[in-house]
Amino acid sequence: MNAADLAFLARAVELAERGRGTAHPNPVVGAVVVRDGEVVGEGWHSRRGEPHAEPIALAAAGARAHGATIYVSLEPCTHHGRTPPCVDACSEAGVARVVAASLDPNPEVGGGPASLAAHGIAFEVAPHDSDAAVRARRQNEAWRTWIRHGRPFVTLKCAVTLDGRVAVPGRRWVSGPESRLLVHVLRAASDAVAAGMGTVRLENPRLDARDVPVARQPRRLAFGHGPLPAGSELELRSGPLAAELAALAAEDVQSLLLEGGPTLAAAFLEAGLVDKVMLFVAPVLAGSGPLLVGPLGAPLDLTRLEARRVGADILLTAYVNEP
Ligand code: AOF
Ligand code: ZN
Repeated sequence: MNAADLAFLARAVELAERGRGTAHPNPVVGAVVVRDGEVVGEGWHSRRGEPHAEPIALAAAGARAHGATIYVSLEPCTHHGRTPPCVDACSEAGVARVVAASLDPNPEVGGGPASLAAHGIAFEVAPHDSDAAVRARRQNEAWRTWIRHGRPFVTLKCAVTLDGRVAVPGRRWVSGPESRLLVHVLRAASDAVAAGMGTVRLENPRLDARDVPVARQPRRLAFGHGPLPAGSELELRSGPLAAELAALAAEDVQSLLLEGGPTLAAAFLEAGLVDKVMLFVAPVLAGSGPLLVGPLGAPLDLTRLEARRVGADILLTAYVNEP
């Protein structure tokens, strides 16, 4: 796989984003058909029940798909689901080679590489740590966890001080206004948002997305034991965490943003139910007060730590479980 291959994969990943918001609960997927180094067709999956990315890109390419390479952000499917198998579409169009940025974790769909080989079509997948591969897995991180593990992808979000505390004595907020606005963007992009009953009793949060464009408000949950404060519109979830997450997944909740409190954070971490951590670190030393997570039984290693500036704060992102 050369630099041109990786660049066309990057384009497929970019096209996939056009299905963001509408493809749910399906993944976002993009495809690019290339003949003699030239793009001859592009497509993306826009809605469940409508064609997958490959047949759309192949239709755009027409006869030029013959002998071409198709670049896909996700391995082509082999199953007769709501639409016919994409492997068949590639074969019928005379595609010579398929290059994928990621493999499909859906047990009902897999087997793309073997099926392509049976059709005499060459298949390659991008190196695991290449930019295109990482971005392709990340853009469907919620869906990949939901389809593989039958639970939502859980992001633990927290605002902390430089000394790792979740509150500053005498102040209402830890993080700055830009960070707080970004949290509303995260809420709007999540299927569900949750806090623990400790936080709910103290702050009676609404957990809705405000002051940002919202296509659909997330479900708003409280984990723990009631009663909810008067007027709260949160859904109380009092069962064991894993069972509650499985029940939510069955209702197409693929992503859950945990706006925790140290007790809830520790409970999710100890249960192995946190996939990603997002820490808004504010330039202040609190000097006293509760820490980010309660005591953990054992240290926990995270991967792909990244930092970016948000207003006066730094947003740190890292994975516990990479999708
Ligand atoms: C592809 N290309 O563009 C997409 C794929 O219910 P269906 O028939 O739409 O199938 C959905 C499954 O197909 C989905 O869970 C995922 O495994 C795969 N999505 N595959 O070849 C696409 N969107
Ligand atoms: Zn398909």
